[in-house]
Amino acid sequence: MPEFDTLDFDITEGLATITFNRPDRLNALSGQLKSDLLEALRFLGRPDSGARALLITGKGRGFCAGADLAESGMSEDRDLGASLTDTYHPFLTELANLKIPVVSAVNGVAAGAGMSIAISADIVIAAKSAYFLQAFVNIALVPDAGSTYILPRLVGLSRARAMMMLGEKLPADKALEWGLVYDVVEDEALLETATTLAKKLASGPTVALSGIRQLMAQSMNNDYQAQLAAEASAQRVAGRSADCIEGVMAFLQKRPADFKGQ
Ligand code: T3D
Repeated sequence: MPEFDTLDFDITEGLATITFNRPDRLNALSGQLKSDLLEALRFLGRPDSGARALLITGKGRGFCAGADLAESGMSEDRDLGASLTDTYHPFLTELANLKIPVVSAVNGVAAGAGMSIAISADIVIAAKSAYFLQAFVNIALVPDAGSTYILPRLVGLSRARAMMMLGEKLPADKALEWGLVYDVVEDEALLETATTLAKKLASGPTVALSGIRQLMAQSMNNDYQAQLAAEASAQRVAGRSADCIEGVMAFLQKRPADFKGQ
């Protein structure tokens, strides 16, 4: 199992957990954290990783405060486009392409690119005291790290535009009302709630869950006919999985299914 300087990484009984571990910086994305995250996600992308679900959370009072502004500094010579392409897009793409479901447990502020990571998850659970912040405009940047793709799809153009242009905190309860998160729980209950849910996914039918993940991503861009074709193609794969055979047998035998992730 790989070990990292800036995040805790664990896989237990099929559940992988990534915990950002720079609490004194609200888990801001330093160069090291971005490269650790990329390596951890690449490991999870291997078919032999043993992971069947991923939980992402942060240590301390932040989930992730976005780019590490102290480390990067700013000057007119700096090419932030290249910085995004070289150091953000690889881990964002790896995360998007994972074949296992992803849950984020948002324990505190999720700002800038940190918010992008949080809302990239398939299921987002937030602590009551957590909040979401499109921080970019406050430092005169445009939203990045996939924000302009994901956020309007989750909350609609009107709310996404306002969040991006106003740069104001969106509290967890309002995020729930807007459909940005799946659930909000008491702070003390966050990790247990998110872990229980992620464990359920980790013992679920992985091939089908991977198919659902891909279909949901495709659904945002496909027309109806293309989506019907995508469903047929994913169902072909799911229908041939050992878990599907087990699921149907279990139903007929009136017992709980024992999915193995194959
Ligand atoms: O390649 C590129 O870099 C381009 C990519 C850009 C992607 C982005 O994510 S841009 C957006 C970057 N993020 C931000 O602009 C957020 C900056 N942080 C804040 O606005 C505030 O810290 C928060 C609203 C998130 C939280 O406020 P508060 O009052 O709860 O905490 P704080 O006191 O501001 O922060 C606590 C410490 O964390 C503090 O350090 P100190 O004073 O105790 O030594 C603060 O400096 C540090 N910190 C917080 N956010 C960052 C950070 N250090 C570095 N980078 C940060 N983003």
